[in-house]
Parts: sequence; structure tokens; C-alpha cells
Amino acid sequence: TETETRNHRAGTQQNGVAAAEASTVDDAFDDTYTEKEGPRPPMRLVWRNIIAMSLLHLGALYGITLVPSAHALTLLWSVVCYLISALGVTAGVHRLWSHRSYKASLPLRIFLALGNSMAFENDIYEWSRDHRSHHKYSETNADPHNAKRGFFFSHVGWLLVRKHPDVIEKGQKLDVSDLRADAVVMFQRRHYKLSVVLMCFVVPSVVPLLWGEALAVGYFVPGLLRYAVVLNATWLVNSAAHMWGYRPYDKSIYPRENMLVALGAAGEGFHNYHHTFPFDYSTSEYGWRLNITTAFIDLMCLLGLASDRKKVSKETLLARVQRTGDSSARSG
Ligand code: ST9
Ligand code: ZN
Ligand code: ZN
Repeated sequence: TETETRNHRAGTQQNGVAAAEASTVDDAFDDTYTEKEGPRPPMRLVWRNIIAMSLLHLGALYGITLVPSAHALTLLWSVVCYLISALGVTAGVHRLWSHRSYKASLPLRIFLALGNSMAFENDIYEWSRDHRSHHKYSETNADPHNAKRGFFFSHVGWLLVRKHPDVIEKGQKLDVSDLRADAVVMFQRRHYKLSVVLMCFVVPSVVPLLWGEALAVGYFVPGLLRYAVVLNATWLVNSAAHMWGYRPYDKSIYPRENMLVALGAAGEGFHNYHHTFPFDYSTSEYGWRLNITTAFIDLMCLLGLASDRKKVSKETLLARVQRTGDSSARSG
């Protein structure tokens, strides 16, 4: 009933979770946008990136061969680096800066920016701008990793060629004023290269010296191997989670619910839900399930370092499932 609903909302707001119905940033799907006519301009390869990505993946393969001889603490440290860089992407540039699905205090934003530099996936400003383009113009040429161009292009190919002119043309009209106004975002952008050298390569490599690990093992295992794993886990959200899985919330869009991707990507595989409700801080209907990032944000709220989590209301969710879902949903 209505009273129950009101009480329920008031109750959840007291816990710092507010029912939300719409985005506060420029990340909502634009269903009025239609693809331009005519052939796609030829692809222009960027050899610097092709060579760098090949070398990284060769280095990561070599890192795998070093795993059996690595110190147990080095392996534990690799997991810690994976978690810090994953959170810098999921809780940081994705849920906080791209979608503003919750608010974070200065110390938390500094931690997330450091984790983001450890993940070396472009600076927060550029990543968020590309990501808002991805949501607003999904599966068109104005989407930087348009999944209509196939698995390889949406996975990594888009980073190896010049962008489609529509990405730049439409992207330049996006509102990114909130990012420009965030001192942590602009500081990280100004010092991006140095922060990546330190956070992605130097810190992961030298910390294992503390327990007598060889520098090479530090460089290839928590360094390159961990970096390549974080990249591919992220990229699978753009490739696999736009291809395989159910669509309980909106069957008319590409993004899917993919549990394997959620597992590897710290909770970011519930992608049909996420594209349907991009403002929801949990990017999933199911709380902490396969979603360490949601647990982390909840912990930060408990510690007073984050607040204002936005969550789609149960009523809106159920109505949407009824209206546009593929009827695979078990919610109710
Ligand atoms: C990487 C990114 O890996 C990964 C992102 C994945 C996103 C995933 C999303 C899924 C959801 C979340 C899941 C998280 C899961 C995490 C799990 C963790 C375990 N709007 O780019 P340029 C303009 S990076 C507006 O050079 P080119 C702008 O003026 C990996 N404007 O274009 C710009 O200048 P500026 C490491 C835009 O020349 C100018 O155009 N990094 C937009 O065509 C030029 O831009 C790399 O590999 C826009 N959207 O080059 C390097 N875009 O920036 C990759 C552009 O000054 N990048 N403009 O304002 C490059 O080398 C180049 O970007 C390029 C294109 C060659 C790809
Ligand atoms: Zn998103
Ligand atoms: Zn997506």
C-alpha cells in the first residue's frame, strides 16, 4: 500500500540509501538518437597501442610462468593490488565519477583515484567521458566500444584504432562540468603519467622486496600480470556482458546479466540492470551477491566516508521488469 511504501522509503533513507528514479548526470540512454546514414570511415590503426598491448600480454604470460616460484606473500600482494585497482575502477571511476550513484568524502576520493591510477585505464576524466558516451549512445558509432562491431572491437580493438568521428562529435556535447569541478579528478589528470608509473608499476614491483622477493617477480606478477587481468576483466563487461546472458530488465538493449563477468569484475556483470538503471549504486538487484564493490561502498558509508547511495525503488523495478523484461527475472 501507499503508506507502506512511504514508510519503506523513509526507512531506507535513514540508512543513507535514497530511492532514485533518474540520473543526475548526462549518462541516460538517448532513444531519440539515430545512426547517421552512409559507410563507416576506414579504420586507422594506432601501432603504438598495438605494440604496447601485445608486449603487455606477452609480459603477463611470462608472469604466469613465474607464479609457481613466487613467495606466498607476493601472491597475496598481487590479490591486494588487483582489489585496489578493481575498486579504483568500479567504486571509483565507474559508480562514483561516471554515474554519481553515491557521494564520497575527500579521503575516499583520493584512495579511489590512486586505485584508478594503479588500474591504468586512462584518467578519470577521459574514462568517465567515454563511459557517459557509451551509455547515452549505446550500440551506435558514437559509443566508443560499440558492441555491434563485434567481440574483439568492443573488448580491446577500440583502443587500437582512432575513434569514430561520431564519438568525438557527440561526446563533445556531453555535460562533464561535475568532473571539471572535482579537484581530485583534475589533479589526477594533470599528473596522470607520473601517477601511473608509480601506482601501476613501481609500487606493485618494489613492495615484495620487503620479504626478499626478486624485483623481476614483483614486476611481472603483481605488476604486469595483475594489470592485464584487471584490464581483461574490465573489457569483458564491454564485450561478453553485451553479448551473453539474460535481459530481465530490458530485452530491447544489448547489455546482459553475466555472472562470470560479475565474478571477475568485482560485481560489474549485472549489465542489463546497469544500463536500465545507470544511477543505481549497486549496479545490481542483488546487493552483495558476487558484488564486492557494493559491499565496499556500504562499508565506506558505515565508516562515514561515503553517503547518499541511490537505489532504484522496488516498485519502479518491478514495473520495468513487467514492461520491458525478457521474463527471465526471478524478482518479486
Ligand atoms: C582502458 C579503458 O582499458 C577501459 C575502459 C572500459 C570501460 C568499461 C565500462 C564497463 C562498465 C564498468 C566495468 C568496470 C569493471 C572493472 C573490473 C575490474 C577488475 N567525448 O582519445 P583520443 C575528443 S585504457 C568527447 O586521443 P583518437 C577530445 O577532444 C587502457 N570528446 O582519440 C580528445 O582530446 P582530449 C590503457 C572526446 O586520436 C580528442 O577527441 N590505455 C571523446 O581517435 C582526442 O581523443 C590505452 O590503451 C569523448 N568520448 O585516439 C590508450 N573521445 O582528451 C587508449 C575523444 O585532450 N587510448 N574526444 O580532450 C588511446 O590511445 C586513444 O584514445 C585512441 C583513440 C588511439 C584509442
Ligand atoms: Zn556504467
Ligand atoms: Zn555497457
